Amino acid sequence: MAPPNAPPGPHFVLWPRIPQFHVCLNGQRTGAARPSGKDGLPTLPSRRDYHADNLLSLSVEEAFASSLPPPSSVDLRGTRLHPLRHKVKPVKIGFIALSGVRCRNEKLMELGLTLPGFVQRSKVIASLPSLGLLTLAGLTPEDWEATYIEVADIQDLQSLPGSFDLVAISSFSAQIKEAYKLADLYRASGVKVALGGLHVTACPQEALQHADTIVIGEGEPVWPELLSDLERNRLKPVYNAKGRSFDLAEAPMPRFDLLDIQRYNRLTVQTQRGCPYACEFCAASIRLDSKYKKKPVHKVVAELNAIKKLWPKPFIEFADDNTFANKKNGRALVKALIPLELQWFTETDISVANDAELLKLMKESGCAQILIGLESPKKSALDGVEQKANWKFNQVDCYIDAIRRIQDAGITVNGCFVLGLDNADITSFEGVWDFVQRSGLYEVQITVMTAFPATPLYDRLLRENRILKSEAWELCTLFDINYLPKQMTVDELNNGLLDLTQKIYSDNAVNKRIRQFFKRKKELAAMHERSRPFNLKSSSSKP
Ligand code: B12
Ligand code: SF4
Repeated sequence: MAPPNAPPGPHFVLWPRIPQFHVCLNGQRTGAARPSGKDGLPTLPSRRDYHADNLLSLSVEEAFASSLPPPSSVDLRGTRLHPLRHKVKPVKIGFIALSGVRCRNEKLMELGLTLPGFVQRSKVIASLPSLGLLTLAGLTPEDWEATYIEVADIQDLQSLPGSFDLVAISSFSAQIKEAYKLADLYRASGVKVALGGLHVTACPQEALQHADTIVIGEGEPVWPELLSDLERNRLKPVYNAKGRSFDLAEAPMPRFDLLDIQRYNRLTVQTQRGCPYACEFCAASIRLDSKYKKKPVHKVVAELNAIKKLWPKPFIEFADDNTFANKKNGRALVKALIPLELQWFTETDISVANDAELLKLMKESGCAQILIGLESPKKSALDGVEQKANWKFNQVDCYIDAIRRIQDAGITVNGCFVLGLDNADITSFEGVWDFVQRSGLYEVQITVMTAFPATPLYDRLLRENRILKSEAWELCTLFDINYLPKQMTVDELNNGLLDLTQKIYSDNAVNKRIRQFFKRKKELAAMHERSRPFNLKSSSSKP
């Protein structure tokens, strides 16, 4: 809670998270006492009831100076990267992810807390680790000391976690201001800071103000060079991987072993990057590298096997933009998954419904659910959303049938709708609600159209003078409105979101969707039973 007259907190966490520590250092809770923690780390006065801005208003030097080693006191030789190997001390790298979900929309947050369907979904997603950082840790020399840390809320930080030579902080737009604050604190305490990820790639000049070095684009092509320069104390301000598209056949094994595995209800694995489509609002990995590329199936299997050593029957979320964009690769992938006995979830597009064999293999290999960006049930609203071939516009007439085919294969569909598209007016909310009920969708996700920096949508809205507040990246949560809608007011869009949220996530609606799915499953099983040849039926019914 912020003290009186303080500005609003850096973010609100929308849903209660599954029990988790605010700061997790290799799964251990960090100590926090003043003047110095048990571990000798610098600490700040307890500020559980204070805002993070107050944390900055303290003299950072005063608070942190004594106990973190200045970079010059750390001998950076003796690493695998250095040609003249002379081992003294391992270099210590802290990989820091700002975890959890973000939302500033207070009304939605209040509502979310009372809606079981909402709370349930948030529990599932809020605890995923940062695969980007685990991947870079996998590219870090083995004899360096790598630590993975999650910070859920910098307001709760009472000391800077760990004692490092360099911290690598990842970035999404919604949490970037928190990332900058954390980066500033580390730098003030003498620790070098590297920033990278989607937001830094979108806004490199801004990020440079808060880092010793930034990475633009994919991390892998430049991370070894960055570490080598760190070792020689010659860090460059910018490492630009754009134009150096990383071949996923060379992908390092992510360091899943750095995680305290019990904390997670799912882990992520990436099978590909990019997407063959080009939606105007897309802010996913096509913004790191525009090329669509696949990781060889044997590498995906190796990653899954590494996870299985730590967690024998894991639940996997594929951190792909569109796993089954390429059906041939998709079939090879799911065939290879069958012996692994996983349960998994992924994001893909509606065309998966056209491949009955693929659907069958997906089910066999443990697919629990696929998330599909339907965006809108109304054809005119989808016009121009996908910019290469107006693909989504051309698919919408098949949505109902496609959802039925996928769900009939035993795979639940989580249909996602974007509210506030330029070609959607205030009747569109009712249209979504009507479609949700007619379609039999098992699960639904609604978000508002969001102008993420460096997307074609952002650039267009900026030109049209429709970005509400410049650099208000904290609104890039998918639940907050950062632009002027075309066919409604901001309030109408927000009310539409709130109203639909209430309807879609009410107990009744959630249970009805689940019941519908299982009722249909039972009907299909009965139909299947009836259609079997008599002799098979009778022999199978005998003990
Ligand atoms: C898994 C996931 C999550 C997980 C885990 C997040 C995490 N800590 O990584 C959870 C559920 C927690 C989550 C939460 C959110 N997410 Co999310 N999430 C994803 C998802 C599905 C996959 C991300 C992933 O693992 N990619 C694979 C890794 C390998 O790529 P990467 O992280 O980009 O890392 C590479 C580079 O960026 C770079 N890199 C990354 N960090 C760093 C750091 C340094 C120092 C360096 C050098 C390089 C570097 O190197 C890596 C290797 O090349 C994507 C959608 C998608 N399909 O991509 C959305 C996505 C990333 N999420 C998104 C959003 C909006 C959110 C939330 C804001 C939602 C909310 N309202 O709360 C929160 C914010 C999280 C937070 N606390 O910051 C947006 C982000 C858009 C943007 N440009 O900001 C995406 C793209 C989805 C979308 N609809 O657009 N998310
Ligand atoms: S289909 Fe999805 S992943 Fe592909 S470009 Fe569109 S929004 Fe991005």
